[in-house]
Amino acid sequence: MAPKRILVANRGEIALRVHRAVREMGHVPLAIYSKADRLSQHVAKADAAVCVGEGPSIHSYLNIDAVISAAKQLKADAIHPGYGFLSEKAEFAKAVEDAGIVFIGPPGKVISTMGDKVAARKTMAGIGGLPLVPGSKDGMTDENEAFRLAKDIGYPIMIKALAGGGGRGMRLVMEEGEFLSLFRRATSEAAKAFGDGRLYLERYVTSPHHIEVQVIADQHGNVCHLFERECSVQRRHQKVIEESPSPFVSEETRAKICEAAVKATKEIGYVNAGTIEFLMDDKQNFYFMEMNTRLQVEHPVSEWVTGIDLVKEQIRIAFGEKLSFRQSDLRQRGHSIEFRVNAEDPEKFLPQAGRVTGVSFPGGLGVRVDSHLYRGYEIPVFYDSMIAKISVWGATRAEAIARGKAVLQETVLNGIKTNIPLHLQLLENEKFVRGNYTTRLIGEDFHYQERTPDAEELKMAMIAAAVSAYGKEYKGKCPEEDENSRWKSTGRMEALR
Ligand code: MV4
Repeated sequence: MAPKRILVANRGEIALRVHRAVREMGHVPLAIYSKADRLSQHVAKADAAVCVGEGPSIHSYLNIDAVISAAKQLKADAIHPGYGFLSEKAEFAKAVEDAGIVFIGPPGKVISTMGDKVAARKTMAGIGGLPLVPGSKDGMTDENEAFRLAKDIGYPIMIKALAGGGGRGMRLVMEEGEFLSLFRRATSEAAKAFGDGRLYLERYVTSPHHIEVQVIADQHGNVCHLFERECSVQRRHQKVIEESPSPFVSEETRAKICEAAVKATKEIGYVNAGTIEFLMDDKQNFYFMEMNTRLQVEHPVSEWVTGIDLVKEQIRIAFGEKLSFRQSDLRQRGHSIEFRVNAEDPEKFLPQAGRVTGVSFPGGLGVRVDSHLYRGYEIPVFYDSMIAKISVWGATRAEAIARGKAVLQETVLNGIKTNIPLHLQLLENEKFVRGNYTTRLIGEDFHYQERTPDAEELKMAMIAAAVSAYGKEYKGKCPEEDENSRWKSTGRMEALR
């Protein structure tokens, strides 16, 4: 393939991730940025970059006209949207193609079908490939009709807002007696929150697991899966830890769910990388939840266990090339776990903006860090709180857990609070370690415990801060002047005593 100019219409770690693939393939990485991101690594590391507006995303990364005009200015041959922002806006995919630029993602039509929950459900039901949770076929507004349908489906029932998402506008109804009042409340809430009061009903899947299958398809009809990811460690519908393989799924179920995902991908005419999300109950029955038509945050765990570079494949596919592998070439080798590191107060679950006064990331065998941080970097208030993804590979799940624990303890991030202590505590949780956890782990079987560091830990934190933050060129606040720079860890002190 002759070198192409490829614009990544995104920021942060994913922009760097995609740029890496672009460069490795001999293409030219290009960037856009908001004013708040002018000192970001994705700008510095691109061959050329254009500012698309002010800090708030609506004025920059979400502004389709500004992004397209930047692409033209940069003479981009293709645009990779990353995740979030415009990645799942069919209108954007269409605008890119209309500008004569290649969109590195699926066709706009599939994005819009899968972006509409009821249309997605109907499409999947129509091809008969994926089992659906028993429920209503359409959005409902009539409470009496809904009441009768709920009786047919059977309790407990989940009421979901058609226009909702990410758990918003969801209501669990345990028994018939509470149905009408909860249905009414959900209707008015959905109308207020989303401007659309339509609801749909589903049988409640008890003790659910969030299992998703990575799929990838080229323009020549080749469709493969890269096995499943277990994403049940979530907090308020935000994923915290993902792993592959799922410690819960049997070989038999894995074969079934992956085959079902490939069949559905083929039948909807999907092209490029995508993910099919399932709810799985305690008996390993699985039900289609939704399809994500983008590259996902947690794609590294699938790359770890298969050895496939998903972004390179995405680029090849977009330019009409065939997948570089066949299904029979793929094995799920070893075990991978990803930890999403967020700039947040793990106790109050509040995002933290501010300057990173010291950074030291781990490396070594089976360790991958995807991050845009550097010493002195100022975390803007406008975007997501995820500042790094630390993923590990081990020959076994036990090795991956041990490696994860070691590298999270080694990680130094000064000046801001992060959720690393939460990860370390999760790695000590019996249910997590045994691998028999569900989406109810955080909040029911696991509660984060704020710890006050002892004298020894504080001393180590000072050393860590000094090691990572003192530098000739860095003129920021020194860590010991900064009360937020205390680095907390568990376990490491033992080894150093
Ligand atoms: C469900 C469910 C149980 N039964 N639907 C939450 C987010 C939204 N996308 C779907 N969600 C759920 N739908 C039925 N019929 C349980 C959840 C759910 C959940 C799903 C995936 C990951 C984490 C979750 C946490 C709580 C509830």
